[in-house]
Amino acid sequence: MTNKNILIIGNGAIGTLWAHYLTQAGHHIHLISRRQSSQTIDHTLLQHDGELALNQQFRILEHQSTSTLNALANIDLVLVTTKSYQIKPALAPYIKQLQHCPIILLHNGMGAIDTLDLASRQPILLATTSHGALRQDAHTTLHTGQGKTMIGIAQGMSEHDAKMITAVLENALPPVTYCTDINQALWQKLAINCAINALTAINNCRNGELAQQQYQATINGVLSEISQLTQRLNIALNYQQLRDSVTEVIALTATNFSSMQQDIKYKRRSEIEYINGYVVRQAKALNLKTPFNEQLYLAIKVLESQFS
Ligand code: KPL
Repeated sequence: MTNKNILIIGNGAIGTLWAHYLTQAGHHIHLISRRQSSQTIDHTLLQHDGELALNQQFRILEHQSTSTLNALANIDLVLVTTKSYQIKPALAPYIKQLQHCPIILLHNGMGAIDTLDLASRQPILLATTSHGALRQDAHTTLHTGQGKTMIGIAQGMSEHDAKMITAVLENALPPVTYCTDINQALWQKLAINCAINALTAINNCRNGELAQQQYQATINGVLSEISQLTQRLNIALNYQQLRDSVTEVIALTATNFSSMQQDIKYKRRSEIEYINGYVVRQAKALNLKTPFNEQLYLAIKVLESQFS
């Protein structure tokens, strides 16, 4: 496999996790950062047991600097790993120069692609991952949980090219599965986030606490609304599949705090608009009622409105 020039936009935990493994696989990584100036950094990846520390070097590019704009000419592939609401502003300065370059959007929730003003021929892939990662400092990322990644075409590219990109990712951090219908995988992950994220943020608890009886009516209500919606959208996912995957994720990530619990705790904007908010908007367009999702959505909006 030839080595590629890969641009990663978003230097949070998932961005640095991929930067690390793609560098290890022999690719040249350029990671755009809003907070750091352009430099080559030494990066350490700690495995979940804390025993194995792997070191790599990759290039940080300062957001919107001249050297960053110059570097775009040689980029073969872009991976966007920002929060869903940051995708539009993060891509906007670069999108014109990247119009022939495949861009992978890897984020929690759904609907960020609809916010972009894309040329119809712009190659875009959508991906979802269940890897757990935590940024410890500017040079260290903790890989908290081994997961899997699913990827598929959103627009503007052939299946052949999409499978080549899948192979690049698979070679760096397996397993990565190419999906002919990525929407099914995205809806399944969306349902997990709808059931877990807002509830853990509102109750300020770890994912595992959602196994308690008091939360079951809300989780079942959220998933039942989503399964009615997926049925109307012809997405092949039924209520039981969603319920089983939520139960599994609650058990597998029992000691973790969800990303939304962390966002609300540290008074940061959450991804609620792209999680329960996305479900509420999609359902409204089809005249479906989603009171459970709406209640969680509004509760998070109230918490966010209290941040200064
Ligand atoms: O994706 C997650 C998140 O926290 O955003 C889950 C799956 C809920 C794991 O915490």
